[in-house]
Amino acid sequence: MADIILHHYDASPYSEKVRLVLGLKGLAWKSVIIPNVLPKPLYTPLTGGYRKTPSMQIGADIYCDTQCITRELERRFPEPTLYPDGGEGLHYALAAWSDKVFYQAVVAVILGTIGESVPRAFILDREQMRGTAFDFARMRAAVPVMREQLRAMGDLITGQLRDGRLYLLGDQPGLADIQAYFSPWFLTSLVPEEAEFLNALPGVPEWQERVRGIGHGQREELDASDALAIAANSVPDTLPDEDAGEPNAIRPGDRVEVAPDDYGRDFVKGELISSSPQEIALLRRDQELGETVVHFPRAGFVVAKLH
Ligand SMILES: N[C@@H](CCC(=O)N[C@@H](CS)C(=O)NCC(=O)O)C(=O)O
Repeated sequence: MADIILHHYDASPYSEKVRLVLGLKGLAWKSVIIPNVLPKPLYTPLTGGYRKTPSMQIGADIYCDTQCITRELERRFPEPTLYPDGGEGLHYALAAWSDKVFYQAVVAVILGTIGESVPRAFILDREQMRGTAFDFARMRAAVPVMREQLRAMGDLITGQLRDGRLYLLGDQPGLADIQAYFSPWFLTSLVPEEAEFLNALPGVPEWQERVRGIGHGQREELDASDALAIAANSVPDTLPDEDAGEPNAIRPGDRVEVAPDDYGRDFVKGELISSSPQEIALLRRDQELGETVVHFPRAGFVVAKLH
């Protein structure tokens, strides 16, 4: 099998989620550092225009979004499992809380405290990505409210650990832990004084230490141009697959476009090659790269048929 290549940057919280998943599975992987603002000329040709961080490349298959990446890692490397206690549904359902509610509260506190000192180019990029201008006065005013939200969310972690278990769903680490961990990690790395409340929550600092201890597996740096060459010299692994339950009767061979439903809504166009309730894969043909297959989750993404 081709190497696992993670396109990411070190400060990216969603990338920290995947790095820990790679660590939990004890995997060796290649690290390609991508820019944290547009343009990303050695990245978007691979993803077909999807700009968010991270994505994972295996040969000529590119997996966008942490949901899709973690599912694929579990499929290819089932042991140790990411779902040790409880089925996989619960771990992904938790993302509605960890990746949206918890993450947005952390971002609100970060922007409300240090937002005005963040480089202008970064703010302009994020305003464009979200399609709205940042109002720092409002963000500053919202910090006390968001602090209360954060404490309530941190307390959910305490509540889960109260019976002495080591991890959120039992004594083995799983995806649920990694999802709950990455937003506080982001807050601690940028505004540590705002993350201090976590130390007062029984069980939480020790749990954070255990999750941090999972590590990142074996990482080795790779140039972005080498990753593109790997895609160009590989053939996608994904085979055409009919999705009997597809609710809108989109079939392999149909031209479709796919984009996240929240922010960074850049539509990626291609030919549907396979889909399932949780994933959609598009075959793309590019002059430089040849055939690639770009994979997206279904949850949180919009799919439209092109005529
Ligand atoms: N739902 C996505 C969210 C990814 C996301 O928002 N990543 C942030 C960085 S951690 C991002 O893309 N920021 C803009 C950028 O890096 O260009 C996932 O789970 O992968």
